[in-house]
Amino acid sequence: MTGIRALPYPFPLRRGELALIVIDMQRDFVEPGGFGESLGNDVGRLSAIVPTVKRLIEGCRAAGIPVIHTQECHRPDLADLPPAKRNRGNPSLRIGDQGPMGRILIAGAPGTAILDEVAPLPGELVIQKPGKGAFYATSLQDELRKRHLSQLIVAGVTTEVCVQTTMREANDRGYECLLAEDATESYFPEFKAATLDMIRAQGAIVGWTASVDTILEALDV
Ligand code: TIU
Repeated sequence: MTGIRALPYPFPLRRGELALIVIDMQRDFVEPGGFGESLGNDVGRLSAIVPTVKRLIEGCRAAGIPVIHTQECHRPDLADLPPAKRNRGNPSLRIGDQGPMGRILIAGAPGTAILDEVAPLPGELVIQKPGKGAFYATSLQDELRKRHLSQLIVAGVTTEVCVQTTMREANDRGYECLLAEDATESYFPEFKAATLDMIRAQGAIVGWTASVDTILEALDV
């Protein structure tokens, strides 16, 4: 078995069944003036990982690994936005409100867009998701089944919110997940560290973690 050097033990790579999923690398979370900042966060931490996420995406493309992107967003009529989510945290700007980058987290708004540096290529799958997890109310599982994919490298933001939720959803559905340690970030460094620890604790109870360099080396790129 070819493995990727990972924690807590080598990731059991089956290359033909592997995809990269990049979670929510959107202007609303990474740039000033968006949803992340409206929740009171300093978004500076997140922009720092963009070059590393880009390197992982480009490496996977070069290795022939399918790249899937997600976007957290809602319909313009807010039909897929529960009031409990819209009102949470009493933010200065709520989802659906007009912000400096258009309507916050609404499909098609400029702020909802994936950052240019890590934008999907034509033909790559983009999953628009109304929840934190990428499997909730989306076609992701069907799309993975169609492509016979059973293993996911996971990257993106934020580590303990949409990334971790997606990994837990994937784990329960039978997917093996490897989190790219330096291609994910949180507004809270201690939450990122705790998330990495809890994912790989108890013999990879949720999944594995490895650095981008290690992952790309294992993929021979
Ligand atoms: N607030 C926060 O940390 N994250 C989100 O709202 N969404 C994602 O993680 N994508």
